[in-house]
Formats: sequence, structure tokens, C-alpha cells
Amino acid sequence: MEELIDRAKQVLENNFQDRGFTIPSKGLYPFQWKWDSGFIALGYAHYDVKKAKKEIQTLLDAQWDNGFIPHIVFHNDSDTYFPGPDFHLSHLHPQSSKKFRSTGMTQPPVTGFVLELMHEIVGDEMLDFVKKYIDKIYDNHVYFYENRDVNQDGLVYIYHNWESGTDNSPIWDDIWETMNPPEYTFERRDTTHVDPAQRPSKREYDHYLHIIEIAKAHNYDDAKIAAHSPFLVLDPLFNAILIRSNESLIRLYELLGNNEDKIKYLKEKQEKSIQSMNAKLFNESLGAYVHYDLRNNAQIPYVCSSSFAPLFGGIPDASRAEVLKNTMQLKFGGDNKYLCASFDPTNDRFNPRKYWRGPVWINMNWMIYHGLLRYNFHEMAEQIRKDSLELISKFGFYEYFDCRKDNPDTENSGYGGNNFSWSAALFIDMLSSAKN
Ligand code: 2M8
Repeated sequence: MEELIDRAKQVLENNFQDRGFTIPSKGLYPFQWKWDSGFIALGYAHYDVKKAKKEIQTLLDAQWDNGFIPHIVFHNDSDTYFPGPDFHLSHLHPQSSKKFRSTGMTQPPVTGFVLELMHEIVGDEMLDFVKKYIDKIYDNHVYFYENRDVNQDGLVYIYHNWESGTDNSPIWDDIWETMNPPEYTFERRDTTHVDPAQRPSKREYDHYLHIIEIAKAHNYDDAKIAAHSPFLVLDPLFNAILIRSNESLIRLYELLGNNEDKIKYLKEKQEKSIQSMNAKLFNESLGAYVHYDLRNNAQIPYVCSSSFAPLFGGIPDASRAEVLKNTMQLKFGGDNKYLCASFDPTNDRFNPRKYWRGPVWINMNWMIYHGLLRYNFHEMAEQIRKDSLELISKFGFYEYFDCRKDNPDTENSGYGGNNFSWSAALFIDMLSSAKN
């Protein structure tokens, strides 16, 4: 394992950029991504505190005046990725960063819990950093609640599948059916780095680009997007992460003292958010949390790895948590599968090789692992941790993995980009949590 830890550090080292942030993977993802940076910082926190801080700082440097933190920060130019800054045109929004070009969409708000865990890993040496940056993260949460909580029920919307982080999940298939975007002409770059069978299709990209064109036509104005975007979804993963990060901000502000107003605001939102998650996003017959389509005012009735993220946010009560664990065991578990597929392996839409339509992702496993521990499901937590470490040890620091233990297609079940940063960073974190 020591050798693998060295290799994990090497992956991060090679992906680290002079400007102080870490790319997810060479060629395939040449910029800074929001939730990647959070997971990457957790890895660094175990052995290079300076880089851990820098990772978060470079991300927060690109925050907009309204508290928004973009999903990609284009610190540098690169012609290996599409769509880049010239497509996204973040300057259309009047409060966008004047210093950095970025996308006009966001990603799951991991920075709150990351800040707390960095403090936990490093100790009080982190306190000055926490003090310096916590308000920026708080502003980001206020941004969400004040601009994206359309029903005032504590649940915030995403307007693009790229905001979810689970890009081409079958969850979105029914939404694509409601749209008929033009056939755009563009040059894909991802499929020059990775086997196209493991990536989204051209037609899926047409949908992705079309939603951005609509948002751009409204200068990325949140209220107009809420009124006009064909994609408007309450995502259990995104909201569970917001709730988990609220909790961390509350605890950190309590530790720092003198922040009563902010604690009060977060606690009020927290209570409402948890209530609404349980009332609106739980599907009794599936025994899992599901997405909710705000355009159609209906749940999207499929189980995927995001369905289990509420464990990480402490959202279900004990008996509902038990139901969730059993659903995971029944649909995603068993002797011939690694936990945890990104989409229900018993469903027709499951594809074990294609991106977010089935493969195992290490960041999801990491969150589900912590969620299971939180509810004292030690055996299953240990299973998912072991599976994650085994997949990496056997196949390498891939972006995603086949969940089939007896994969007939290939000997290497690692897919997508290799030397992938969050797989390396969370490998380091998961190994160290075994020692604790
Ligand atoms: C993937 O998404 C990007 C767009 O954001 C892409 O496919 O081009 C997703 O897996 C996303 O969750 C991740 O943050 C990003 C970089 O690793 O890659």
C-alpha cells in the first residue's frame, strides 16, 4: 500500500499546475473543476497542507460578486477541451469574476464540508485559513438559497446536467425527450482522449450545449433561467451536499465564535431543507431518494448512486436509513459486484461501461462510505471502502470503473481518464481513515 500511496501522490503532483490548482486529468480535463478541487484538497491535507489550501484558495478566487462559484475556472488556455471559455462566455453575467473566465454554471457545493475536514485532518494550524475563507463559502450558500430555491422550501435547483456532476446519467433521458435541440457543429475533444463508448453521445452533447445557449441568451440570470430552462431539477446529491456543508459551516462558526446571525440563517435553512428532502425527494416504492423534475412537477423514479447521498447529509431518520441501505444491498450489492454502481444495475438503462450510466465513481463511494458510517452501518461501509481500494489497486487511478467483478468485456475494468486526481486524493484519504 505504501507504494500505491506514493503513486497516488505522484498522480496529484503531475496534475498540479503552476498557478496553484490541480487539473482532474491530463488532456481530458485541463482546467480547475469545482467539486474535483474539494476532493483533491482532502487528499493533499494528509501530506501537503500548503497545496490543500492553495487548491481551495484558487477556486474561491474565481467566486462571483453574488457568491456564485463556477463549475470550471479557466485559469489558463487549452485547446484539448470543448466547450471552453469562448463558448461559455461567463462575462455575460454582470456580477461574474472580472479576474477569471469561467463557466456560468456551478457544481455540488462541497467546499463547506471540505473546509471542516481539512481542519479535522490538519488541526488548529488550519484555523487562520478557515477564518479567512469561511465567509466566502457562506456567501455561496446564501447565493443558493436566495437565488435557486424557487419554491422557498429549502431545496435548490440545478439547471444543467453538468451542475449535477453526474453528467450523462439515465436520470436525464426523459428530460432530453422533451427537448429538440439543433444539431450543433462542434469538435469534441473528449473522444480523442477516451474511447467514445465510455463517453456521452453527440446527441447528448447537443442537449448540453442547447441548455447553455438558453442560459446565455438570458445572461445567466438565475430567475430567467428558472423561468426558461428546459432542464430544472432538484437533485438529491446536490442538495444532500449543500446540507452536509451547511452542517460543517455551522460547526466551524460555533468554533470561531461571534457569528450568531450566520449560524441562525444556516440553521433555519438546514431545518427546512432536511424536511423538504424527506417530504419531496423520497420515493417509498423504490425505497430511495430520487430526483425531482420541476418542469414536470414530478419525481424522476430511478435509483442511482446519488440516491444514497442523503446518508452523507444525515437526512433520513434511522428507519429510513435502514430502507436505503437495504435498497443498496438488493439492487447494487451481491458477490459479483463492486459497490457502488452509479446507476441501478437492475434497470434497462444501466450500462456498466459508459460514464455516469453505471460505472463506479470513487468520489461517490467516498461520500456513501461516510454516510453509512454515520448511521453505524459498519459492515457495508467497510465493504464500499474495500471495494474502492481494490478497484484502484487492481486497475489503477482511473476516472471510473466497471462494477462487474467478472467483467467479460476486458481485463482492465478502469475506464475514462487515467491518473485521475480525485481517485488518487480519495484513495489517500480512505486509506488513512482505515488507520483511525
Ligand atoms: C465530468 O464532467 C465534465 C463537464 O463538467 C466533462 O465531462 O467534460 C464529470 O464527471 C464531472 O463530475 C467532473 O467534475 C468533471 C471533471 O472531473 O468531469
